[in-house]
Amino acid sequence: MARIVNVALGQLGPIQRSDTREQVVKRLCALMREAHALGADLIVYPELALTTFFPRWYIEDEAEINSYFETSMPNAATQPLFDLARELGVGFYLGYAELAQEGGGLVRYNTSILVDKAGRIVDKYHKVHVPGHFEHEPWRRFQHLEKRYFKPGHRFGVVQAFGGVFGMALCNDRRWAETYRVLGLQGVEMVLIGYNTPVHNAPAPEHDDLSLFHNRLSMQAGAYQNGTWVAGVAKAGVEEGVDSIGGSCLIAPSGEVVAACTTKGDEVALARCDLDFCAVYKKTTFNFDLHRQPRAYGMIVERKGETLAADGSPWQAPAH
Ligand code: CDT
Repeated sequence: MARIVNVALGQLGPIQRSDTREQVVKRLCALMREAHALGADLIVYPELALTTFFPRWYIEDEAEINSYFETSMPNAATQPLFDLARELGVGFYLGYAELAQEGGGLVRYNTSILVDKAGRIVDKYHKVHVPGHFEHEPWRRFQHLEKRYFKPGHRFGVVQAFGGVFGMALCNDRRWAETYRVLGLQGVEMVLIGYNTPVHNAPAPEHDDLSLFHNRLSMQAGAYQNGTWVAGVAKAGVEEGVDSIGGSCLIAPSGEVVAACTTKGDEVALARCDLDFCAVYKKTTFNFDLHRQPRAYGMIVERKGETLAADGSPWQAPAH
């Protein structure tokens, strides 16, 4: 019997600073109801899906920073989403900022969770590739202070859920081949990725026009090269004056886009995903056991950065 999972993309339009979590959860519930009506087993929401994308601001007041973080999950504001998941029998992936208790202290993570059809959290992920910068950089039109506000996670794991092998990643992770390969080595069949991607990239504004292209390029390559489904979901549109890309899409192990959102607002798109479709790639072109040559890949884990340019000259890090 084929292993079919109906996966819905639960794209969000902007969340402004004044929007409450209760208002946002109502929007998430509306998307879940729509997804359910379309036959969804699972709905994928964006990264930091409960608040505005606060890393665009340099905030010094610790209490104000913490106001964007969740100290428990579920909590009073998000409980209705968990209740609805159980009532409808629709699982979900949700990104949020987490203030975790660790070793007697508090740690801030950019987090996602996977919730099953019974409303139970079955896996949690801490964003590994935390982008942006640590310090206030007033020359930018807006900040991208994720490095200041989030500690990086340190593992990509998979979980058995929805009849298959599921993995999670968050936003910038989708640009890195390592993300998909580490999940691929664990047999991943569906990678769920929420994102917030401003159209304007201050250190490389010449990339702005390519932002939607790079979004698909990364996720399509990751899907094909690891024989896995990939679901990428945006928080899109103009949030507090900053425009972010939409482009939410579902990609098959063939690398083909099989469903996509077309607006930059709250929108559901759905596809019927056959998890058994992964095997034809995992057993042929990307049969890792047969074809990978790990002895040639040592540098991947031995080195962090490039050490010499191709012409042998020392590589200089750019100013930004
Ligand atoms: N949220 C997130 O990771 N966004 C980054 C923006 C570019 S890095 C400043 C991304 O990779 O889409």
